[in-house]
Formats: sequence, C-alpha cells, structure tokens
Amino acid sequence: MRIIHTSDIHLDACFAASGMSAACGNRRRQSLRDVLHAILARAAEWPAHAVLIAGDLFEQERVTQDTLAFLRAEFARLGRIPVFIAPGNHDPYTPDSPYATEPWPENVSIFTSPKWSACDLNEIPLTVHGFAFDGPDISSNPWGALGALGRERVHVAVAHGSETSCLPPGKGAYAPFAAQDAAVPGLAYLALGHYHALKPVEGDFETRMYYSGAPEGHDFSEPGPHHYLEVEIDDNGARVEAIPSSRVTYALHRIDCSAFSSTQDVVEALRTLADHSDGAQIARVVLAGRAAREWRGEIDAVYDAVASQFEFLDLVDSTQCVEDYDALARENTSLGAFVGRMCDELRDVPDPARRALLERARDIGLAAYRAQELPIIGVERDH
Ligand SMILES: [Mn+2]
Repeated sequence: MRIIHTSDIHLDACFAASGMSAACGNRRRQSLRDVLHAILARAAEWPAHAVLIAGDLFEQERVTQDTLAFLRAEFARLGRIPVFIAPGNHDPYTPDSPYATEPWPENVSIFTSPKWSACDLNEIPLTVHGFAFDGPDISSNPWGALGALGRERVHVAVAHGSETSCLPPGKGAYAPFAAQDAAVPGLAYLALGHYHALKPVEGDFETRMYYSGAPEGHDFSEPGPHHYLEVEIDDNGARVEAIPSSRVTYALHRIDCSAFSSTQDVVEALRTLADHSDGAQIARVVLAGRAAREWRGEIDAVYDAVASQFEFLDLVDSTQCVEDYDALARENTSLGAFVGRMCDELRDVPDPARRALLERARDIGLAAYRAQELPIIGVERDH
C-alpha cells in the first residue's frame, strides 16, 4: 500500500513578517502551489493508493477563489486516487469554510467533525481515519478516543495536533496529545500535521507516526530543506521515506567581519554563501565583529551588489566600529572625558572578565553619546 503524506502547506500565506515585498510574497505563494503540484504529480506517477493531507492546507482568512479553483483542478487531475484532508487550526471545518461551501472533486474526502470517523476504500482493503478542527481551536479533543482496530484491513489515520513531547518552544499546543495515547493496536500509520519540521514520533508501540512537516519553509524559524513523505505499508509494517520538496530554503548566517579590510571582503563572503547553496536561498545574514567606521555608509551598496544572487536577502549590520580611543580621549568634550576615564580604568585590569565588562561599558557609553544602538552581545548577562 503506497501513501503520500503532506501537511501545513499554508497556501496564500502572508510573508510580510519576514520583511519581504509584495512581489516577493507573490513568488513565495506561487512556490507553495508549485510544491503541492509536484507532490500530487508524484502521487499520480508512483502511483499512490491515497494522499493524506494533515491540515493547514491553506489559510482560511486569506485563501482566494483562484487558489480554491487551483486545488480543485489539482485534485481532479488525480482521477481515482483518493485524497483525504483533516482540517487543521488554519483551515478548520466551519459552516463557512471552503471545505463546506465549495464543490470538491469526487476523489476528495474531507473530515468534518472533531470526532474520529473512518472511510473504507472499496477497491483495496484500506481504511482512513481522521478528524477535523471545527474552529481556530478544536471544540473537543478526540485524541485517545480511537479504539483498537481489526486486522483484516490496513488502517491509517490523518490528523492535526500537538504531540506534547515534541512541542517546539513558543509553539501553541493545539489538540494536545501524548504519543502513547495516539498509538492504537491495528493502526499502521498516523499522518500528523501542525509542526512544520519533519519529525518521527517514536515510542514503544506498533503505530508509525510522523510529522511530515511543511513541504516548504515559511519563515526564518523553518530553515533548511523541507519534505513530504512516501509511506509503504505491507505485512511488516510501514516504511517511511522523506522526499525533499522545498524549492527554496531559508538560511541563517553570521559573518565575522573583524579581519576584513573593506566592504569588498563582505561582498565576497556573501557571494560565497550564495554560491554554496543548493537552489534558491532566502538568507538572513548578520554581519558581526569589528568594522571600520567608514563602512557605515556602504552597507546599502553591499546589499545592492549581492541581493540578486539570493531569492531574498535580509542583511543585518551588527558590526561594532573600530575606535581610536586615544584620539577620542583627547577631545575636549564630556565624551572625551568619559573615554579618557574608561581608558585609565582599563589600563591596569588583569582579569579578562573584568576587562571585557569595562570595554563593553566604554562602548555602551560611546553609543549613548552618539545616540546609536548597540547589539546585545551577552557580556552583561555573564556578570
Ligand atoms: Mn497548525
């Protein structure tokens, strides 16, 4: 039995929070469609016996009629291959949901209730269980309510929710459950959605459980390649293969500029990052370390020189200026007096921790005089 599992595509998502332009957001939304198209094309070619979509297929408050027409056409193209959708917290099954109001192709089955229900396929002995979020949060939590299943058919399930031992920091718990309560005797595979990173949920039970993760990242908290899952079930159980699906990857980089002599070195470091990426890259690059004061006006030029080599570049200048403290201390101003006093204090400090603290205090004082912002570097927390 061959099954394709994906989730959390978030069609029509908004990308403004990453600082992207409307044009860049349009490209990202098209990319999400293209990723889904490629997964469904694979389902037709393999061919899969079923496609399981574990929620958050689209964002209900943003989804367009055009995207719904795209989905109908994509699903219809699968012909007799059934598609099972378990609505999640971003695409809940409500009376005004497109799941309830739109005409869907015959091969599409959408779970409509927060209680478990089952669909038996006629041509093959496969039964698919699932439930739906019925609002932005589910009205009653059905985890734990699925009873033991018979052995004469292959049973799989598709659902959206938060396995509590895998809950990433800062992520809200929706329909929370413990893996051992979701594992059911006779359930060969549980296709999970909600977490956007690929994750097997392991334990001492027969049910194989996976979060497929989103098939493409949506922001800098979802870096690296993303996947969908190809699941093969036979008498020995379920085998799961993660297939890379993302057309762009988010990446976080830090470049220490302390040894650089001019912004030419920054440009070259950024070009190297762009060259060493497989495919299109959405990069956030933090420039760190010490840099000459003359750089301050040049960062926009650096950005313009390299931005076209990235799908999107967020260039963050967190460098600190190299200062001539002796020259500053000679200034006949309160700034000069402050720097002179700090330099005097620093002259005979053998303890490196105390030294780092005083140097940081000197930089903070200078930044305050100049009304500049300084990045937090952690020296303060160590004392
Ligand atoms: Mn979700």
